[in-house]
Amino acid sequence: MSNTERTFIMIKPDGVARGLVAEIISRFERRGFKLVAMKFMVADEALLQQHYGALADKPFFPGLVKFIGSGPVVPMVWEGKDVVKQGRAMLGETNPLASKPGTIRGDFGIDIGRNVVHGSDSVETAEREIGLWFDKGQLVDWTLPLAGSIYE
Ligand code: DAT
Ligand code: MG
Repeated sequence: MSNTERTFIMIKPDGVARGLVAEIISRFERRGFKLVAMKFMVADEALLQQHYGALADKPFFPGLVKFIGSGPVVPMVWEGKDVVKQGRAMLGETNPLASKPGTIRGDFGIDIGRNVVHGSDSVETAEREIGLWFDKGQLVDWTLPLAGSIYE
């Protein structure tokens, strides 16, 4: 299993509005994952249509794109062993009401359309999403100084 697997995590406008930016970043930092890229931005409609393209035929799609574009988001790339699956586990279920306490959505969310944070659902999806939100040059090449205390 690769220690350099990457996932795309994004704090949604509701998470930013509620002051959860530091809390969410902190959970990934404390877990031992390495931050590779981060932005603070309002996403345009074209980007969001691509990002959520697989959901284009869902009834909630227009409202989803409108909401995610309604305010600033914090798109990020995190790296580490099994980070895609672990990131999803840290987020909880899509529906916050089905999410266990201790997960981000289970601790901070109630309605499905305000579930605070996005996380890639597979390594392939992560690669696609990272490519949509970041240029290659924005992915920072650095060594986590504490890697030896996190990995055997
Ligand atoms: P996830 O974000 O857990 O990967 P998803 O990819 O199926 O879930 O859907 C993307 C987002 O769309 C999700 O975070 C919230 C919204 N969404 C999903 N299902 C929905 C529904 N039934 N009603 C309203 N919004 C929904
Ligand atoms: Mg998804």
